[in-house]
Amino acid sequence: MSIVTKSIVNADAEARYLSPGELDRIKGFVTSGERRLRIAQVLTESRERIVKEAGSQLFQRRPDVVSPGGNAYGEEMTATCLRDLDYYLRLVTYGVVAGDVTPIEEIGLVGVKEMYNSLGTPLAGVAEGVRALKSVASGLLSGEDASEASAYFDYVVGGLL
Ligand SMILES: CCC1=C(C)/C(=C/C2=NC(=C\c3[nH]c(/C=C4\NC(=O)[C@H](C)[C@H]4CC)c(C)c3CCC(=O)O)/C(CCC(=O)O)=C2C)NC1=O
Repeated sequence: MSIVTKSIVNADAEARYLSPGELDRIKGFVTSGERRLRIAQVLTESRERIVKEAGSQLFQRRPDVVSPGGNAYGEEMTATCLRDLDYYLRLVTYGVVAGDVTPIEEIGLVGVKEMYNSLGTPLAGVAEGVRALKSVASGLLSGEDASEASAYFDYVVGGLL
């Protein structure tokens, strides 16, 4: 839920006008809108490249995951691993647009540790992949935009570890 919807739901539950603090937070959301949309556009347009390069970095740093016995070993499993990175990049664009981590949390982090543990997928490896997404994405963004986006990638990493 965006800050706008959330504030309205909260205010209406108490049948009151939006408070000065809520209006202030909404103002911040609106004034940062252009930047957030620009970031989401860059990440969306470059998604294939970001995922591919992040995958290469991950498999260089963690050759074990694509070696025999590794969780992402074999063409099909490697493709599933890259798909997961693509999922997380997509969720980061949702977070950036919403200016809020809730979509990332609800879609991609609730129950994720148990899920990966049951699949034998190393959480540290997934986190390493998300860090690689962040570094490739940052290279495509200007300084301020890169640091805004980084916060969402860091949030994903924090939710995996
Ligand atoms: C949008 C929210 C969402 C997420 C996050 C998600 C993740 C997700 N990753 C899965 C599998 C998987 N995920 C990986 C990923 C990896 N293995 C590694 O060693 C690497 C470290 C890593 C890549 C970075 C692999 C290899 C599998 C298949 C494992 C298996 O089938 O044994 C599965 C099991 C079902 C399937 O194969 O599709 C789910 C549900 N699904 C979702 O709907």
